[in-house]
Amino acid sequence: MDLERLMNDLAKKHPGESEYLQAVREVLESIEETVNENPHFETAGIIDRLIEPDRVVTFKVSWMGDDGKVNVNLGYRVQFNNAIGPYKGGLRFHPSVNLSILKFLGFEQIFKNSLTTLPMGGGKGGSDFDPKGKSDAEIMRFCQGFMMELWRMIGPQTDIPAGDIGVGGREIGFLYGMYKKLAREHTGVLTGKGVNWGGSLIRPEATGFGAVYFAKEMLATQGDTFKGKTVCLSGFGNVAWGAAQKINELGGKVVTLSGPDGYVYDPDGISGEKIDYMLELRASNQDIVKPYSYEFPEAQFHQGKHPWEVKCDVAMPCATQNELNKEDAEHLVKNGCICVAEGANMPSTPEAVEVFIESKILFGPGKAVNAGGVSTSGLEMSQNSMKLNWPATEVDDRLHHIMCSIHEACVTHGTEEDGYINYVKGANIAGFLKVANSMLDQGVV
Ligand code: NDP
Ligand code: 2IT
Repeated sequence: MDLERLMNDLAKKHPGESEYLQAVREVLESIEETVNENPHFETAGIIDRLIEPDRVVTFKVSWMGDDGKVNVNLGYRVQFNNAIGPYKGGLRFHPSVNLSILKFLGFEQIFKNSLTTLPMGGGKGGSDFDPKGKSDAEIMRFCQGFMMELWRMIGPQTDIPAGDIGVGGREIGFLYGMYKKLAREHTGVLTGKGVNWGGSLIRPEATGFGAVYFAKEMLATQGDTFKGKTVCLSGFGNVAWGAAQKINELGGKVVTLSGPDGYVYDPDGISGEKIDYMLELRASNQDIVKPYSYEFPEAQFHQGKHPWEVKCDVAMPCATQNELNKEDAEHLVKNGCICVAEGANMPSTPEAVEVFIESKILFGPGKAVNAGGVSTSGLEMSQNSMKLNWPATEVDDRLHHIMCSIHEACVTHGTEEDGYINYVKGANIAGFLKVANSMLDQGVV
């Protein structure tokens, strides 16, 4: 495989799509050796076919604000690869959304979904719509306008969207209502649905719970546990919320949260009512974590800073891509951090990842660590197909089991000669092999 040729060609075809090119390079670097050992992949053009999405649709969403003014946003769906199952992946509503970000997320989703052991292909979508400061009625009108375009592309056997940044239970409800009206069917076309109308118990907690289950397995490889560990989290959204709950349950202490405005350091630990307060903070539609320090005065707010300067044993970035850079990584390692587990998608820059791997600390990449969210979406799809609902304990047990098997796959494919587990390599190779072999089986399509 000629990695530089592939990357140069891709960069020429898609100039300026930096996040997409970053995600592709990271995967190709890990699988280069595997591809070179299997020349039939090269002959079948597997890599060239894998790095371009099957199709991308962009559309315009016009919607009326409460003030009577009409607004226009862009909508997208990237259907990346459906070799092992229907396209599956979230929708992101955030002003930063563009094609590069959705293509990076869709590409990552292929390998993540492959790791889950469930039959799901990779896709992603979203809009540059900013839910912050919008009324419920505005959110509803936007979601309805978005679905009026999207509905023809999706279906329970074709493409099953879900939530991501800015898309939670409320948005999924509005999107689902419009889909149901247009398609005249009540099917499992979206996941993250309300439990009264086809949703799965534990789906809201699943990404955070799954991430902590994975980190627990990582620590166990060194005979260690979460008990007594100090943990830094970033973000204060759905993933950070689920992770904070589970870390507390396992005896760890969460000391930070963050938002675009900065981070809060709470030396007493973020537990109990403070975790409930995270939900209030998210629901307030404000763009900030600062109010946490008014509500709980023992916490200190650090304007414009990353939480990675705080001394911790475990760090879990749970906000957004490229939020942890080389300097942050050096701080963490210098301060004795032994484990970094990515709850968000690609939160560490390539330079930061290099620092972690060179320091030989435990480093779990997002596509393995945060796969519990989409895994539980897969479990929601299974329940929808069978037309039944599993109790919370059954979903949680299955989630736990899936996270352990993802960890095992990383160990199998990522253990180096000196015994160090390179989870980046392990996750990419394990995820890739299943998809590549499925593509081979299905011929040139
Ligand atoms: P939420 O919208 O619930 O929370 C996102 C968090 O990240 C918020 O704290 C948000 O603050 C912050 N954030 C968003 N954009 C930026 C930015 N540009 N700079 C700094 N902070 C930012 O989303 P989720 O918790 O669902 O998602 C968090 C991460 O986890 C994302 O990377 C997502 O792709 C990933 N993920 C989510 C899954 C899920 O099931 N929800 C599954 C797997 C991965 P604010 O909104 O105030 O900007
Ligand atoms: O990044 C992700 O895996 C998600 N946002 C969840 C996708 C899903 O289909 O549940």
